[in-house]
Amino acid sequence: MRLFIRYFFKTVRLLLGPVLLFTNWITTPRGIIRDPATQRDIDAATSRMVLYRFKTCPFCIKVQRTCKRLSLTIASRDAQHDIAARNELLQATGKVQVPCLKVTSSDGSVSWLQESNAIIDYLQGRFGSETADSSAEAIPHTK
Ligand SMILES: N[C@@H](CCC(=O)N[C@@H](CS)C(=O)NCC(=O)O)C(=O)O
Repeated sequence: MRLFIRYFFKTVRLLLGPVLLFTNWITTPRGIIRDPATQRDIDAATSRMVLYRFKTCPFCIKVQRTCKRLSLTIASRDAQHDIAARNELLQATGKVQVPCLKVTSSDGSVSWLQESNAIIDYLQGRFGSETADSSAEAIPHTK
């Protein structure tokens, strides 16, 4: 069953990848505009995050659209073609599953958050509203 799901998504990525990328490009959400000081704080927080992704993974695109909508600058690594990134992900989480968000806290501790919906909830909760606290580092599920 796992193998079936894996190949199913591989085929989806292969066949629908270009369509997904094009659709994503023409419907890219507009980023929210914040006052410069708030955006600076958020940029500082997101500079400690890395998104591991595959270019044509629909779940990764979903997360990247959230980043765009929330005006979050998060570095990304291609865990499909970049062997070092792939191995890093595998070593840290025990599996190559993307998207995965690596969050390094200000105390240096590192957490790995998997599942697109969990990542989106985390980003939305931390950066998504006027009252959100961008310095609140706690993440819901750590590896
Ligand atoms: N439920 C997961 C699904 C993630 C998923 O299936 N990702 C695929 C890529 S589309 C994956 O990591 N496949 C691993 C592989 O193909 O090696 C989520 O929402 O993030």
